Amino acid sequence: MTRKIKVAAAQLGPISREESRSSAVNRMISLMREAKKKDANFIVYPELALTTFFPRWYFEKQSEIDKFFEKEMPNEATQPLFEEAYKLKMGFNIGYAELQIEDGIHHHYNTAILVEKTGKIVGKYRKIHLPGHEEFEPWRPFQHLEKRYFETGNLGFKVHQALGGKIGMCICNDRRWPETFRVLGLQGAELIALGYNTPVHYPLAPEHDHLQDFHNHLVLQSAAYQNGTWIVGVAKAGEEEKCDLIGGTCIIAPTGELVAECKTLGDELIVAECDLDRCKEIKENIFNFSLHREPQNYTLISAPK
Ligand code: ING
Repeated sequence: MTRKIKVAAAQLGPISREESRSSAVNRMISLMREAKKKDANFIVYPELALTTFFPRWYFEKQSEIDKFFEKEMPNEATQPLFEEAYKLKMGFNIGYAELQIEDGIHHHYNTAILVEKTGKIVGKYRKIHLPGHEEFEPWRPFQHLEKRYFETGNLGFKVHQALGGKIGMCICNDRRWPETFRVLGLQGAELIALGYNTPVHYPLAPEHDHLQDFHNHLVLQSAAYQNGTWIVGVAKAGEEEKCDLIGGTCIIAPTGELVAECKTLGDELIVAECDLDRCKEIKENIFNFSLHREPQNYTLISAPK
């Protein structure tokens, strides 16, 4: 029995600061319906897909920041998406800001979940590589305060048995770190879903602004090849609250080949048939970890800072 998944990548254009969650959810539902028409059974949405990318602003009050977070999932705003997915027998991956209250302590994570076709949440990931800075930096044209608003994820990089295969998740800046994908690859990941919000302008190195699209595909294509896994990378794209975000949503084969790519900076769906059995071409040959890896020579990689 082949293990082919028809995967949809649902790029979102800008979400304005005033846009309601239900408006964003309605946009995602129409992309899900389009995916169903194209026989997809798994759809991937961007990082922080319910709201505008709020770490671009400095907020004094925690109550202001918490307005962008979800206290439970599903909730009133996202229930329609879960119901539509259940009706369409569609699994999905979505990113959102998670407020978790544990022993009365408030924890804030940049989170993504994996939802099976049954509607059940079968995996959760909390972003580990948080880019940007902690304090307000007035020199910047926009802030990038993920280190201020989120805690480092505490769930590790995990692979989940779902959709007939081994599915991994990561989020945005995680994709720039090869360790992310190797830890998932060592667990046998066959498809890795991730969303991203990536500004074109990188204030600390503006001379690299023109390379953002190149770097986006560079890291994803090399990771797919080096770990023999499909990768689905999905952008929140376009000019969002005067900040240009890259697009470049793509589906990449275990060979590193880019098999589908969005061409706009708006809401756009691409689909591809991902044959999970093709991972073997890489995992059993060029990157056969048990045969070829030499971890006794890599200890520096996981040495503490
Ligand atoms: N955004 C960006 C990312 O890693 C960034 C931050 C932008 C880093 C450009 C380097 C260059 O894609 C998030 N949300 O991580």
